[in-house]
Amino acid sequence: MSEDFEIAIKVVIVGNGAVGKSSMIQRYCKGIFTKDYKKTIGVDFLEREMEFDGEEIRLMLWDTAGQEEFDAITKTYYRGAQACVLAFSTTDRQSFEAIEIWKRKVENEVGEIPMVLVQNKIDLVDQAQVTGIEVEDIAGKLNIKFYKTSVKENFNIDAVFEYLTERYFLDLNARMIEESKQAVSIGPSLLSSAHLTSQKAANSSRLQKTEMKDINSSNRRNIKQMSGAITADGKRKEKCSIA
Ligand SMILES: Nc1nc2c(ncn2[C@@H]2O[C@H](COP(=O)(O)OP(=O)(O)OP(=O)(O)O)[C@@H](O)[C@H]2O)c(=O)[nH]1
Ligand SMILES: [Mg+2]
Repeated sequence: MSEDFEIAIKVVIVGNGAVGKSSMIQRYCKGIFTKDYKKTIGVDFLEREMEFDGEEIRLMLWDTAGQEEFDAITKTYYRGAQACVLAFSTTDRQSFEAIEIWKRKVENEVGEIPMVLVQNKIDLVDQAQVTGIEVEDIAGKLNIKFYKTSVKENFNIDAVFEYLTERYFLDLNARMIEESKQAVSIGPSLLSSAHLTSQKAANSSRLQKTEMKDINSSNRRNIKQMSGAITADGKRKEKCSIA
């Protein structure tokens, strides 16, 4: 796999056990669906390259275990996450009720990051244990966009990750503009630094790359550390690259 990508985004996928997190990542990265359930032990990692706004992006997808027994391990992997999928299953009411808890768990580690709510297994809507109104209510309350997906039918999976990528860039842009405004409001004594910062905002796309290169290298460091932990668990790391 080539190492010359400029931009990498760390995405964590969280939610109760068996809601379809691993299936979703496998579908997105490998284009496959497996009927059998094999719970994730700790954490797994896959990645996919995509193009966004003319840039090549690497999405690093961290598949965390939903079973509570792994909570202590998985939360250490939230660190450095830049976006998050909160997943629940159409046929599992408990997984729906746990969504706010998962959101808090991630935010406790990384603060506010772009998130998306995913109601998976929509192909089983005739066995639904949540109503459409309930889901819309929680999405409204948490102020996050929500997608109905079916990994089995390959419905809306790409849309989830494209949306998160777009949100990531919107947030990054907003942060840089805010940074620039703050620098300008400091006053004339710091005019030169304010000027530099507004130039930075004006050239945001070029500078985003620089900023993201930093994020990128810190992510690479994280991956190195984390992959050690995965190997120590005896789990083989898999990678894929479907452009
Ligand atoms: N019908 C249907 N089944 C699905 C769908 N997505 C996943 N499944 C099935 O649900 C089961 C659990 O999927 P996983 O992806 O392993 O669940 P998980 O969230 O990773 O579970 P943990 O690793 O324990 O946290 C598997 O048997 C999958 O085949 C879907 O969209 N529709
Ligand atoms: Mg899993």
